[in-house]
Amino acid sequence: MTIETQLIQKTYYKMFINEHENIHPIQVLGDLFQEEASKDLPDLSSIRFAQGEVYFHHKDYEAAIFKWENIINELEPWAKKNTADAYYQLGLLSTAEDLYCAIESEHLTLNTEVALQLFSLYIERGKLDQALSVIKRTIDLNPDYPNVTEIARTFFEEQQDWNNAIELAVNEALRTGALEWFDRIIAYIDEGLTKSHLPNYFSQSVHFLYSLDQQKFEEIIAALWNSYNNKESYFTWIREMNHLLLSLDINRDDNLSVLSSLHKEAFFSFIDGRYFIKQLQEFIPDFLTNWLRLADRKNVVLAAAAVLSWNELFPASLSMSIVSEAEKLISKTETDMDELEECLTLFEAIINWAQANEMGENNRVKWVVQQLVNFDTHHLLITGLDGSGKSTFVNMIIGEDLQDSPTSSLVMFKDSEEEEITDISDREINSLEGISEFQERMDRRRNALESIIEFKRPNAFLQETKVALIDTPGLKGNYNDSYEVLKNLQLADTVLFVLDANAPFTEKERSVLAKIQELAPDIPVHFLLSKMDTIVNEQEAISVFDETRARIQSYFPDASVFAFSSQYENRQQLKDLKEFIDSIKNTRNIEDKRLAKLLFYIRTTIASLMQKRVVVENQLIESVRWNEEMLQKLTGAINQLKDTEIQKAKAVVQSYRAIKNTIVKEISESVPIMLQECSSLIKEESNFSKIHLELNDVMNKKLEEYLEQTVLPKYYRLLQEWIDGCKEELVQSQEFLNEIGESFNRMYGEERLQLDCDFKVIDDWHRDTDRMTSRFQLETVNILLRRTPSQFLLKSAGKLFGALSQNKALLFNKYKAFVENEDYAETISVVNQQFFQQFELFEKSLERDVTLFFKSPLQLLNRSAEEARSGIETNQEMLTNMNTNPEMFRDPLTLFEVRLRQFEWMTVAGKGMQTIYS
Ligand SMILES: Nc1nc2c(ncn2[C@@H]2O[C@H](COP(=O)(O)OP(=O)(O)O)[C@@H](O)[C@H]2O)c(=O)[nH]1
Ligand SMILES: [Mg+2]
Repeated sequence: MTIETQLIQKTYYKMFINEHENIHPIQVLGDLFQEEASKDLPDLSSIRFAQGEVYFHHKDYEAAIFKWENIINELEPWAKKNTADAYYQLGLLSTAEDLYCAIESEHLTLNTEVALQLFSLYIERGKLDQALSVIKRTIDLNPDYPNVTEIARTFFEEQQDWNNAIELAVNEALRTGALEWFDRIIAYIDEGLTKSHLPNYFSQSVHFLYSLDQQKFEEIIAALWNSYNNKESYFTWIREMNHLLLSLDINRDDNLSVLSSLHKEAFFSFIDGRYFIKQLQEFIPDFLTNWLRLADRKNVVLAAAAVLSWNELFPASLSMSIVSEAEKLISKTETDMDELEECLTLFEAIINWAQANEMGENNRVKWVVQQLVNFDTHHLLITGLDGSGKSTFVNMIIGEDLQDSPTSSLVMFKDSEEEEITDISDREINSLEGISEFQERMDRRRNALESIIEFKRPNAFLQETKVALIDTPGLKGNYNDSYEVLKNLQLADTVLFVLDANAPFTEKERSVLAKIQELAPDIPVHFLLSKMDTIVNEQEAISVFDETRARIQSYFPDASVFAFSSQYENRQQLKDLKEFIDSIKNTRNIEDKRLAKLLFYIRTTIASLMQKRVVVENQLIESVRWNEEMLQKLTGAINQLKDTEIQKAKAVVQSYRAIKNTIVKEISESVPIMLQECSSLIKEESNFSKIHLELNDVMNKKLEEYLEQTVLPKYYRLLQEWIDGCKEELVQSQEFLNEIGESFNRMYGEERLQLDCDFKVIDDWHRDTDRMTSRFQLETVNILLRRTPSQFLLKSAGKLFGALSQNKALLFNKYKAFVENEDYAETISVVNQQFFQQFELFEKSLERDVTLFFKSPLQLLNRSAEEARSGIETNQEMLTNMNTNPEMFRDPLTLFEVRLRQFEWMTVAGKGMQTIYS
């Protein structure tokens, strides 16, 4: 045991015990102390130090402290440390802390021990910051000291101080190369604790790990990759990794299959349409370079093809040496990848992208792809000139007269357990109910070529031959053929060209055939010589057949020819036909051939989507323009309607006021006369003290009678006429609105605007006027009891002189004159006010009634204008987006093309298969 270990463990005293094992150490040391003390120049420090240790072990800390206070040799710093330990044991933590801190020594082990003691003391005292700094200092000072890093790690993890934990693991991994530290790092990454660390933080250790353990090296890269995937720093990570891998001397024999698959997965995600080329361009070349360098056997062809296709679409982005290495590898490496699967994934990615970007459903090509991957069914495409007998031939096999008129669409007949007829166009898929709807559909010419019909029904012949028949519209032998009919040529595994025995293999037919061969040199063509029955003479029939066959074979040496007639006996003919079809069905390498077709359709789809971008843009422009026009027209209509509303309200109110004024005028004219006439009631013998009361009564009665029996009925009549007049005006407005609505609906192409006004106002007016004119009760008016000076005079005169007969004559005359000459202006005004009082509200609400009448049409127009406005806005936004980011559409398609080319490279290399272009 070294002296250092003894000092650490406080077993220094054992040196003194050695041969006295059976005597108690206290006694041994006590004896030694006495002995030493008796010397002339005693050196008691070492003994005291040892005694301190023994007391310490016996928990006599005070005694230990006493002993250690008096050490003056080289053991002094250790004695100080031990003293602190003793205080620590006594629970005097603060004293212990001061003592530990006061120790000054150059001795690494002592310092480390002191630091570890302080570390636990700080934790005990809750001084975590100090604990942290002391343990970090200790790691820097003496990382190799037993347990130091382990203690630190535990502490960091307990404190969830991940940054320090990660830093420690990375530093220790680099310092010691111990795999456990790398495992720690991987665990931290996997737990998501390293997310805030920049990717380059780990580069050095990852680089180092490659030389230590390649499996772990892959593991850590996989963990990092996974942790940065889909995060903001993903591309930074990829670039960092590119850099790192480039700096390593990687060899394909290292078999880094995890990295190889990760590269594959990531590469496909880079080019699946979610990124712009601008984002990828910079790091993909290095990425592919690395992939090719490390690709395992399973992926080497894929990586090479990726290099070649990227290089093709972005020339000179990869180094020459990598490209030529890829060429070499692709030509001599076997691949066992499932190209079909990969191609289908690509196709799906394109279709999904198209859907997400409003570029349609693309049902037709989806259906075609489905047909292509069904390897069990052989596609026999039947073509030939118009009227050569194609459909008749199909009818014979189907066993039913399905089509008599010229065929308008491509129809695929397939054997199936259930009958099912479907019309598939890019936009939609429709089920057709039975033969009659099928025939109806076949008669329709308009847009007929935009869809494909799939005709499934149980059919023994098709089932036994495992063939699907594709009937097509007849060829015309002109330029349009290749657009209309032959665009589906790639659906065919074999072409059956139908010739009319009456004029077989004409010049026109030969030129069509040349076109077919040009478009699809790999699809075999065979012939059906139809309408054989029309050649009367059997001998001649034979010679026509032989001659035609000879002519055909001088152009198509491998072609077979079958003589056919709809008039021949069916059973035998079907049997021969079955043999014939079996002989022309070339099923060799069907999977490879279908794969080439699939690639062809993917290419076509990409091209048509590129085209569609233009179409989409034009549609947007058109939609903006149209909405602007609509908005302008709608705004015009709204303003017009508002004007009409104001004008009608004015007219309604004015005409009402006019009749009201008529009545007012009439009342004003009739009332005075009526009242003046009351003078006849005044007689000389009248009681003049009461006459004014009597007169007032009579006058009121007269007035009421007049108002109720004359004025009210007249007013009622006038109001009804007024309502009729208003109604006429409003009906006019409605008619005007109907016209506006119609013209808008014509523009919308649908019944969208129904501008109905609310005629309920008319009913309301009727109801209100009926109610208000049903009766009138006059509240007694003070006609003669008012305090106008002349009235006052009369009243008081009556009271004064009423009893005196000699004054009667005077009074009589005065009264009469008064009643006859009075203008009753005040009374008129009171009467008018009373009479029109209940019509006041009615009059006031007229304007609002007219507004209500027009409310719904106005709302509707406003809503449409709002729609047009938002239509302009959204489409404009999309357009701006499209124009400022043309790459939004172009880039994903270009990247799909990278992937397509990748597969094409592979199929060409791997299978010697030729790519189909059109
Ligand atoms: N006599 C006779 N007439 C036939 C034969 N095949 C077709 N036709 C007639 O030729 C015309 C055109 O036939 P069709 O099958 O519609 O031709 P497609 O345009 O090629 O589909 C129809 O009037 C058929 O009745 C046949 O084998 N014998
Ligand atoms: Mg036909």
